[in-house]
Amino acid sequence: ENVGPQEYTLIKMKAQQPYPKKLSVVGKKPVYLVAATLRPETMYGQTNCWVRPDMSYIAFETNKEEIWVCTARAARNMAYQEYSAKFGVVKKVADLTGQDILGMALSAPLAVNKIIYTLPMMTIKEDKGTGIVTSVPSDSPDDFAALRDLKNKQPMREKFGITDTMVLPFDPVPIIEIPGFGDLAAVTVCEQLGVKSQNDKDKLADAKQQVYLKGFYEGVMTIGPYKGQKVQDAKKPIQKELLSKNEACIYKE
Ligand code: A2H
Repeated sequence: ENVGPQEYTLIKMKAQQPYPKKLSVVGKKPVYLVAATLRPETMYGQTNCWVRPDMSYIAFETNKEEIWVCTARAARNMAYQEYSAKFGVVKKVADLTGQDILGMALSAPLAVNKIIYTLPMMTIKEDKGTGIVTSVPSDSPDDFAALRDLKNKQPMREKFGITDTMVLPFDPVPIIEIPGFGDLAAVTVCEQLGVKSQNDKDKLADAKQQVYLKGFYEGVMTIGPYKGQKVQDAKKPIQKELLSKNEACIYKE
């Protein structure tokens, strides 16, 4: 287990109007779903955003008059990290469930897909990151398995009020070449191991182990300004670019 704080890149995914009913209280203020990631260099390949339908979220106002959506737990942490007008105080504007924010249209930084949607993932943990997870199915076995579940299971889409156009047009985007795994590493490894669904815990753990280390040390970017460079060399400059454009922040917990 990790000791000491984990540092994440907080990806700001901008909500498009009209906002869901529960967010009408925010008026015209810009709304962002904020996702914690360890892999800012994969943001080109975002196909959707994950929220857990039965989990609680809040919307709160930052010191820059933006509305951010994440778990109350993460918002409390952020209040001690420069995102709050009053140190330690969360300016909550709405209580939400994951279900309330499903099917939202978002524009996500660097993503090849100009508009992506919030979709349901059942395995999101309450006590990690922001409870909002950006989805990169090319390089994350969890994301690939969950997106494939939704694509294959019409009743699951229907249950959560997700339309076909929010899911079916979105395929994994090749962004990183890993020797031996090709340019859709998560897809390759999930298929090799026979991962059945997002709940296939043991196989997914195995898949993640296979993809991650090799991706970091041997992966090469196939897209963007760092095309041809190693993932380990591209990660920091891509994070820096996101920070300087105010499309991302640093979040620690
Ligand atoms: B990563 P760590 Cl391409 N519940 O981002 C479940 N998973 C969560 C989460 C939560 N509450 N909060 C964040 N995550 C995911 C990209 C990515 C990620 C890729 C490859 C691997 C990967 C796109 N999804 O993570 O336990 C987020 O997914 C490998 C573990 O703090 C975040 O980074 O190490 C990562 O897990 C943080 O997990």
